[in-house]
Amino acid sequence: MFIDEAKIYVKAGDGGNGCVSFRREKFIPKGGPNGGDGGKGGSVYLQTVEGLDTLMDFAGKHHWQAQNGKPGSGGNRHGADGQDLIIPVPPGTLIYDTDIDLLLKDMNKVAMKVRICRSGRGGKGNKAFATPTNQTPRYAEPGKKGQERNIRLELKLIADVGLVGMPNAGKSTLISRCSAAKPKIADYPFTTLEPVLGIVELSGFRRYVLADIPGLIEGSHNGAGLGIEFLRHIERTRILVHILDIMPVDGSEPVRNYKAIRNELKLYSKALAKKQEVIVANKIDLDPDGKIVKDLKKRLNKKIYPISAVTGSGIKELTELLWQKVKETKKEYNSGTD
Ligand SMILES: Nc1nc2c(ncn2[C@@H]2O[C@H](COP(=O)(O)OP(=O)(O)OP(=O)(O)O)[C@@H](O)[C@H]2O)c(=O)[nH]1
Ligand SMILES: [Mg+2]
Repeated sequence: MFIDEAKIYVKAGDGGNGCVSFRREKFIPKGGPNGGDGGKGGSVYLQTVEGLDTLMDFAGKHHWQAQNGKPGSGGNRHGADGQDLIIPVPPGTLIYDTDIDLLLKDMNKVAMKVRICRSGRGGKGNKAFATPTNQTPRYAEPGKKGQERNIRLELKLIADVGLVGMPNAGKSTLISRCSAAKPKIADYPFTTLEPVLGIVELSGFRRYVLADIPGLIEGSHNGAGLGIEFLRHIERTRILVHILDIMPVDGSEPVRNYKAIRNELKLYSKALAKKQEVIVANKIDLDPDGKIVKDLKKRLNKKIYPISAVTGSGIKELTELLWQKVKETKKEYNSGTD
């Protein structure tokens, strides 16, 4: 399971204190109590907002606090109420109370709003305590404390782009290049045993989620290698990036490898095989005069994006291209043609 997580402290506003005050006016010798009530604090709400897709924004801010209520004052003036705090979260966020280890809410709908901390009530002013036997109460009620909680937010990420390819093609190297993900990379097949997610961040707050999965080989659908079940992790992606090693160490043939993987995808699911595919030729640093890539293009007769995940060549172009495609498919999806 791919999980994005944030731990934060939230606190509702305290109520304002009630006020002790007496009416003092000329010609009114014994003015009665006129201390006003304190205002109530603001509550804390979490609300799901369409379009948000990460909890990363919480990394820089751990304390979230709603406004306190203002104290009451003389002349029966009520203190102002504190403002509520509404924290935006992506749809699909789970809220846990970490102190009692309890799931508070599954925010599984858009524009869903829940209160997670109740505000403190304002204290009553001394006016409220006047009785026939005590007409000059010299005390007022303090405001109640706002509720506080330590919560954990959890979001199951859905990848926008899935990486497929033979073992050793350089999938993990690529994801480590264009995101903060740090998967294991090694020069032997099946280094990656579990899917890894990375978030690609581009200028102007553009980002998307990339998934690295274990390598596929011919016969994966029959359980060869690590098998094919990891493909379910990328079934919901919008785009596949098919990584070809232009010079496999095992001496295998890139065009043949390409076809073998395509075949495995088809055998796994027609929907997956129909997804938009970007073919990437990796390790072009091993092909300084570009001969291998040229030959590959000719033989596959498809558009190929040459990169070197190690030197970084072509990566910027690739991440921008993928962004464009993710954006387009999101549009299609929103207009209901997907
Ligand atoms: N020369 C060269 N080597 C690369 C490049 N990209 C990856 N490699 C090397 O290829 C080997 C395999 O890289 P990985 O990123 O682990 O490959 P993978 O596709 O994730 O492999 P599995 O997890 O086993 O499926 C490592 O030794 C990398 O250093 C590249 O652009 N150029
Ligand atoms: Mg790997």
